[in-house]
Order: sequence, then structure tokens, then C-alpha cells
Amino acid sequence: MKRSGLSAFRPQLARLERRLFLKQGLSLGALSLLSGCTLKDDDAVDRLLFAMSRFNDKMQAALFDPAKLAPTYAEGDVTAPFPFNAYYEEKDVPRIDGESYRLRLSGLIADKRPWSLNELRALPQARQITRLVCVEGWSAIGKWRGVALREFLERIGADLTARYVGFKCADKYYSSIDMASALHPQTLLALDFADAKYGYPLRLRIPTKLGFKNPKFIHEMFVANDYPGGYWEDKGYNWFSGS
Ligand SMILES: Nc1nc2c(c(=O)[nH]1)N[C@H]1C(S)=C(S)[C@@H](COP(=O)(O)O)O[C@H]1N2
Ligand SMILES: [Mo]
Repeated sequence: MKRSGLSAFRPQLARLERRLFLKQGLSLGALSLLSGCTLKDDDAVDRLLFAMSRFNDKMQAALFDPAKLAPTYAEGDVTAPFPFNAYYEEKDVPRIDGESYRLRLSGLIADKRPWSLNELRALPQARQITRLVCVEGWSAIGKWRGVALREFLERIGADLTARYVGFKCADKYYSSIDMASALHPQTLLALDFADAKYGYPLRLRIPTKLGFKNPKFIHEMFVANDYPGGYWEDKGYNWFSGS
């Protein structure tokens, strides 16, 4: 990111950067990576930062509710078409064969037998209509169906006293969440997709956290006490990013 030519905006920029950092653990460098914005002039920086800080205020108030249940919506509220997002272009999404797919398990789990899609589908299915909030400044209401992560963790004999649940994806993406969030009633391993690009065959859907904490194309799940980080998290983005 180019930071020259911003001298007139320095105090304002410093203030906003500090505010973003305090609220979201977000540096300007990470922000420019996440938004794909080159921030090449004062105006672009200014617009982005003001939009981001407004966005954060509104979203934190709505998302990070003390009741700790993310808001749910009606069928008619679903955003169509749903936005696609990844660290690469849509044409490069991994294509995974559902027949041969197995979810691999590792770490602090008693039964590490891999799971096929049919086995996952045979478990009780939960559904939700919730809002996915991306830090880039957009959000959309979507519909997801799949296995409650709590149900799955119990079934495989995961150590529920461990600190983290981590996910490795078929692209280079990875992420991790705290155990309390993994056991939250709205946290799903989603199995149904309007289109494969949204994470087929398995994605985490966690409406109490920001979009980047919702890994798609998951091929391995693990339970650990060592901090696993994540793709954006390791680039400086706030790890918790949720309620
Ligand atoms: N495997 C993988 N999962 C990912 C990403 C990614 O690049 N790869 N991007 C994340 C980000 S930043 C967002 S906002 C959401 C977007 O999900 P969507 O395509 O369903 O809108 O996926 C998240 N999960
Ligand atoms: Mo995102």
C-alpha cells in the first residue's frame, strides 16, 4: 500500500487506524489486503476508512449482541444471488468430488475415522437463515443447512475442554475458532449449497463471527490446545472476530 501523499490526512488516518486496530485488530496493511484496495490516493483511503469504521460500529452492535444469538431472518430476506468471496477469483475455486470426499479428523479426538458426505447427511440436520458479514464492507443473508458442530464434536469424542477447533481447506485457506464458539447452537458444518463455489462439500457456518471465520471447502478438522491461527488471522487480522 502506498502511504506517501497522505500527509494532510495523517492525524485523521492515525486516529482511524488506531480505532480500527482497537476494535477489530485490523491494521491498514491487513485492511488493504482484505479489501483488495490499493489505497493510492487520499480520497480512496478516506472513503474506505470512514466506510469501515461506520460499518464496524453498526455491525458490532448488531452481531456482538450480549444475548449471544445471531439474528435470524425469514425465507424472503435471503440475498439472491449470494455474493462470492475468496482470496482468489471465482473461476479458481477448488472442485471436489463428493463421492470420494472424506472429512479427515485429527488432534484431540477419540474417533478419528474419516467421514463421507452420506455419513454426515445421516446425522440430524439443522438449518438457519442468518447474515454473513464480510470485513470488506458487505453483508448478505443466506440459508444454510447441515450438522450442528456441537453434535458432531460430541459424536466423534472430541475433547470439549480443548481450546481450539481448526479447519484446513482444499484451497490454501485455514482458520480456527475457540471451543465455546464451536459449541454455540448456531455453529454448523454446512452441507447444502446454492452453488459449489460457496464451499462444497463442507463449510463452517458461524453467524456469530465475521465472514473470514467461515472456512469453505473443508477437508480436515482438528481439535487442539496449541493456537492454530488462520489465513487472514496470520496476516494480522483479529483472531476472535466475533461475539
Ligand atoms: N476456503 C476458503 N474459505 C473462505 C475464504 C477463502 O478464501 N477460502 N474466504 C472467507 C471470506 S473472507 C468470506 S467473506 C467468506 C465468503 O463466503 P461466500 O463465498 O459464501 O460469500 O468465506 C470465507 N471462507
Ligand atoms: Mo470476508
